[in-house]
Amino acid sequence: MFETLTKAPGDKILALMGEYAADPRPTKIDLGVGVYKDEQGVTAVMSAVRKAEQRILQNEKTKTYLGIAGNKGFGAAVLDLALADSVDRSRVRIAQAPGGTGSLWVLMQLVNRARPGATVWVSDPTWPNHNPIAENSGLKVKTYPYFDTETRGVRFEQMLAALDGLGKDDVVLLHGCCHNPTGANLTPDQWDKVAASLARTGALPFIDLAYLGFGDGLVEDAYGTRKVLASVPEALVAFSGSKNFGLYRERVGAAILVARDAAQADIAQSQLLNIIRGAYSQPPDHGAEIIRTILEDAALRVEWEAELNLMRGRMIRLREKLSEAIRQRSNSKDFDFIAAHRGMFSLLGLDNSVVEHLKANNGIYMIGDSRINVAGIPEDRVGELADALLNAIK
Ligand code: PLP
Ligand code: TYF
Repeated sequence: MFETLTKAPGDKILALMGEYAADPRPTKIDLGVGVYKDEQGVTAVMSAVRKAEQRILQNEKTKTYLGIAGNKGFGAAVLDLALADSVDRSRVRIAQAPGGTGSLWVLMQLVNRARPGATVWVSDPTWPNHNPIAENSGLKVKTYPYFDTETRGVRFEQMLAALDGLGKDDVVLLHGCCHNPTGANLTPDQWDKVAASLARTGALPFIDLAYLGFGDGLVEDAYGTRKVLASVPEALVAFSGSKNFGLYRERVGAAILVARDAAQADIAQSQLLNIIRGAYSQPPDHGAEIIRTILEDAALRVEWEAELNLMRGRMIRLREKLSEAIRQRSNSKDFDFIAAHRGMFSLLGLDNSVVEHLKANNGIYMIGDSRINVAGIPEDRVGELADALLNAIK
């Protein structure tokens, strides 16, 4: 049977991970895959996570099934964390899902049940997994203007004009914060305008919230999501606990839906649970139970937030250091945008030949589109990195 198949395309980000691992040079620098790293270059288990796991290990009495929507306490805690009181909970439903990716997947399936073959509008550019998830769910993908390759900011006027032209059968995928791959984000004022546009056109907002807490803070990063949800009758949110809790391999996330009223929310949720049952039956519990334990316990929550603050502060510091080092060496503000960006990524806007040169010549790995993971910058080698970058673009 398999002779009918041809080789499928791989994921460029995960492929680069393998290439980096195989590079024998001890001086290599990994600015590739979007995984947080500390000063030692290690993606450590967060201390609050370790403590929560110890408690779970001691107290867990059963491994019996939890149900299709997964861990209920986790769901309630995630709604408090991400949505707060932006929308009446009677209109909100949540289902735990395997990571932000699994959440995107089940919600795309839900969209396709509601509007078969509908168009999902994604930012230009966006996370490379968005297209296949939408297309594999039967949806079409089109782009709206987003990144300005000149200023490395958001082409907001053009973006808003595109959103203003959409209708009630369209879906708009928005990065809630910490845009991947660009690092360029909407200001609160711009979010207000996006929310007003969505309310006007009736297009369905679908927010990918994979980096809550990685930009400017837990509350600050939720601004856009909360504003949009407060402004429109219907919305979807895919939440990920991979980055902000460092739980990558545990596959913990949540699919959130907001409907016009409680009755429609119940119907939509029944379809969502039906999709999950027909796919993987139920989500894995461990990561969700860790997050529930942390968010429900005052002391563990304080510890988690403190660690998250440190991680975010480190990324912002590295941004400032790198842009400062480049400014000093080049006497130009061309790379100041790195300090203005937020989240784990910045799209540098380099030609692919420059990216390839940096990899071959300096062992500096970034994604082919010139996206860097700022958490991968070794703090004591910022000057060296600035030299290499400036040398490569000469
Ligand atoms: N969405 C975006 C934009 C991402 O960068 C990621 C990163 O991994 C995800 C969703 C989903 O992550 P995960 O499925 O590991 O939770
Ligand atoms: O963009 C990134 O690097 C992260 C990690 O298929 C990732 O979101 C990359 C590719 C992928 C899954 C996760």
